[in-house]
Amino acid sequence: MTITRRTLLRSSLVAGATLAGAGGKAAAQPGSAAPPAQDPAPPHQHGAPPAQDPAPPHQHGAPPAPPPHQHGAPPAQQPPPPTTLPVAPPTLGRGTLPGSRVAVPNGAVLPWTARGGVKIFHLRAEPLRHQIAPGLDVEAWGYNGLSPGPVIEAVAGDHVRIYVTNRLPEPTSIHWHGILVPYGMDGVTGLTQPAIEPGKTFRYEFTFDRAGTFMYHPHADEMTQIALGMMGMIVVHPRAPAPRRTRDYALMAHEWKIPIGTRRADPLAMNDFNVLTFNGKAFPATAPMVAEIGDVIRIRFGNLGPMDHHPLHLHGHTFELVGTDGGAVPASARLPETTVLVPTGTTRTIEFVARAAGDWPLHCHMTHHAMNQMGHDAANLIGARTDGLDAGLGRAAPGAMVMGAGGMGDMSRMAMAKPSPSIAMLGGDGPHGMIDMGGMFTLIKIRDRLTGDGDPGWYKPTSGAASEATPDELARDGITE
Ligand SMILES: [Cu+2]
Repeated sequence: MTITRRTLLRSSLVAGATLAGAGGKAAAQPGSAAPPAQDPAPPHQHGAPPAQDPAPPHQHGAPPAPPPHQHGAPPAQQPPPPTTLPVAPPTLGRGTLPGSRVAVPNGAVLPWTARGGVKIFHLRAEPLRHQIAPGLDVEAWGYNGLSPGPVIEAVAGDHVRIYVTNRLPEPTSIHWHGILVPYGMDGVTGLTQPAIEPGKTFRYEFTFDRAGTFMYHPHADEMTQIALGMMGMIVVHPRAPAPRRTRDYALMAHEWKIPIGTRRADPLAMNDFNVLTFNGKAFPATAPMVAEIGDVIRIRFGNLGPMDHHPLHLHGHTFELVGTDGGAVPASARLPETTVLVPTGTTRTIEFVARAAGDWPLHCHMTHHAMNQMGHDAANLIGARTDGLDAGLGRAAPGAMVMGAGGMGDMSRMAMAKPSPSIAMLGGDGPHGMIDMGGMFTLIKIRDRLTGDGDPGWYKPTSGAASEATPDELARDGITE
C-alpha cells in the first residue's frame, strides 16, 4: 500500500479527531590539552593527516589567493540569482587537505596560501544547494558552497588574513567566536565594523593566540543567516605535536525547521525544529568516524543551532571533556562522562581512547533530535482503537491508512511514497534491520586495524548479538512468563 506522508499525517489528524469526537479510548579542547598518556605513543601517524608538523610549511593544493580587494572596492554587484546557485560538491567521508590534522566528516578544510609569513584564507558567503540526506535537498546559505562552511585550520601563533566576500542578497559580517581578536576584528555589524554589503570583500587580520576549538558565524541578521546554515568551525592546533596518534574530528551541530515538501529552512522558527544535523547531514547520510583500537579519539563539537542545546551521548566508551571555546580544561577538573551537553554558542572537545571494536553510536540524547523530518502536528494514536477507520478514511482520502496505533517504529518500514523533498522519519538500514534513529546520529567505527580512512562497512562481531532466548534457556533460569 502506498500513501503519501502528507496523507499519513493528515489521516492521523483526521483519525485523532474522529476518535476524540467519538469518545474513543486513547491509552493512554582544545587541541592544546594533553591527550591521555596511558600508553606509549605508537610510532605511526593518523592515517589521513600525515603531519604532526606543528606548522605545515607547504601550500595546500589551494586555489590562488584571492585578489586583495580593498574597502573602497567598486560598487556592489548583485548576487547571482538562485537558479545559478553552485551545487556543493559530493561529500565523502573525509574532507581533509594534505597536511591537515583534523578530519571533517561530510565536510572540508578551507585551503590557504602563505604569503610573507601570513596564512591567507578566503571565505565566500553565498547561497548554495545542500543535500541533508538523499531526498532532502535544500536551498541554504553558507560559505564556499558548503554548510557548515569549511573548517579553518591553523596553528597557535599563526598570523592570518581572512578575506570575506559577500555573495548574499543582504549585508553580512563574520565574528570569530572564541578567538581573542583585536576589537576592530570582532565582526559585529554596526558596532565594531560596517556591514559587508553584497558584492563587497572585507579583510580580517589577526593572530590565533592559543590552541583550541572555535567557530565563525555572521553577526548581521543573525537569526536568518545562522538558521539558513551560515557557520563554521575553527581548529587551532598547539605548536607542540601530540605525543601519540590522535584521530581528530570536527562535528558541527545544527537544527533546521524544514516543513515537509519545502526546500528552505524557516528562519523564524523558535521551536519544532524537525531536521537535526552533524556537519549538515542527517543520519543515515552522516559519514562515520573511524579509529583503531588504542587510538586517541578527539571530537570537537560545535553548536550554532538557533535555539537548542544537545546532550551528545557516546556508546561503548567513556570520555573526558578536555576543552571548551574558552580554553583547555585542566586535567584535575575532567570528569568521566558518556554524555556531554553542548549548548548553543559553544564548543566542547572530548577525548577518549578507542577500547573496543564496533560501530558505536554517537547521538543527541533528545529523542526528537535523533529522528528525521517529523511533522510535529500529527495526532498521537498510540493505544487508540482504529478498527474500521481505514475504510472510513478511504472514502475521504483515497489510499489513506491509519498508522501509529502500536507505536511509530513502523513508519519507516512501510515503503511509503513521500512528498519531495523530504526524508523518512526514522534512520536507515543496519546489519540487523532498521536503525530507528536518524537526525543527529552518527557512528564511530572502531577496528583492530583499518586499511584506510574510508567506511570499513558494518562491524562483524566475534560474539553473538542479543537474540531470542531458547526454551531451554528460559527453563534453566526460571523465566515463565
Ligand atoms: Cu539535540
